[in-house]
Amino acid sequence: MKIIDARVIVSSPGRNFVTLKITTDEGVTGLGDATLNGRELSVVSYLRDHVVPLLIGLDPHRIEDTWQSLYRGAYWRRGPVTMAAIAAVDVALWDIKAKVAGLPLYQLLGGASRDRVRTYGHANGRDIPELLDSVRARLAEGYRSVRVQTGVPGLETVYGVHAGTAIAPTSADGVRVDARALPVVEDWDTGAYLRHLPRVLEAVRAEFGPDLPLLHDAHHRLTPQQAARLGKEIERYDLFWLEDCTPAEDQSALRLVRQHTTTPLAVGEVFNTVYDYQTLIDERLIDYVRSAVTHFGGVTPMRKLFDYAATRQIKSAIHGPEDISPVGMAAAIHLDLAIHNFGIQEYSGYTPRTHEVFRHAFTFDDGHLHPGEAPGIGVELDEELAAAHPYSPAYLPVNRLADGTVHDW
Ligand code: GCO
Ligand code: MG
Repeated sequence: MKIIDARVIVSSPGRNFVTLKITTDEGVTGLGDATLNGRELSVVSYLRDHVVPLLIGLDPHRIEDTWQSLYRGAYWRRGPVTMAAIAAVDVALWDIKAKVAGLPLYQLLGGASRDRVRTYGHANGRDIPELLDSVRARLAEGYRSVRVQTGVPGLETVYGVHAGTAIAPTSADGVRVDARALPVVEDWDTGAYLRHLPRVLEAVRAEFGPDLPLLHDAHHRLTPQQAARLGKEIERYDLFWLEDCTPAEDQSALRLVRQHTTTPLAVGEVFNTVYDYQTLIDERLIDYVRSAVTHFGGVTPMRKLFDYAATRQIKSAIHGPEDISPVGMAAAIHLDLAIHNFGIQEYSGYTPRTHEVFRHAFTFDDGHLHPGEAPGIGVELDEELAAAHPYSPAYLPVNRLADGTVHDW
């Protein structure tokens, strides 16, 4: 079997997605997700200009060899652009292999280790009453675990509450009308946040009781000392996890946090390789690894990451916001079902148009996902519909303190 074609398809059915479609001489096709939110076209170029020419003529079954040659052969290894491009190839090849075998991907990964995949959803509110309503709405949708984020008194915009992405205005049918989108500037005050969060968690626990698994994302905004203090202060609210409390590329920072609190810690959505986790896993400084299949080089290295994490009783929590396409999400759900050290899967759903463009076998029911039984990863891209929703320039926001200093967003 040979690869005869590989094409990059960019579409924006509500937000931008970059999809790689690999075709073989036997007519079998595979899809991979290469979406890097806010920097999408860099991965398009990396794939089109530098990776696709290397794929033509290869045996699609040689997944490990292709992965190693793209990773080592570039010499300039790692980084989000490179690893998103490699991920798209890797997932598309797993899709092809599983289709040829006539099996859903999870069967090739060892088969199901559980019946279904538990998820958490996002609850957001400008203030506490609005947040409580949002938690109620998630519970009504079936979610059994909820991430809670609120506005902070005195701040106008806060992560997870304000519409996060600056996207060029589109007409009603989704066609771009203005290409001048620039990042939204949000405001931030760590002191106000640290004073407010315990009150938020107090209110949520008072309303929903002790049993509801609660998560919170600090989105890389704290120093190790602030994170240590916060983790200790909120222990009584029994969080499922505190996510990205510090910018975790400074891995040793987590030592200080860990020494002071038993609040579980989740890290890794911006990581690209296992090396980003080396200290964190070796020294058991975290409880959950959060990488996305889409940004970590695909199913092949994610499997290795989970096995490494398992040696320290660290569990999976694959990144799954709406900027991971249904293709990347499907690959994640197959892994979730198969690995032993599964923790939880983030899932916030998609726009109806996205479900139409990416028809998928995975299902969401009663707060749980299942990858379905379709051969491969179980996603088909409607290319005609995708073409009706062209790329729309978009940025993630930028955070600034009151005096204008840039802060981690
Ligand atoms: C999460 C994340 C995301 C990121 C987003 C950036 O935990 O889901 O923090 O929402 O902000 O992926 O593109
Ligand atoms: Mg996060």
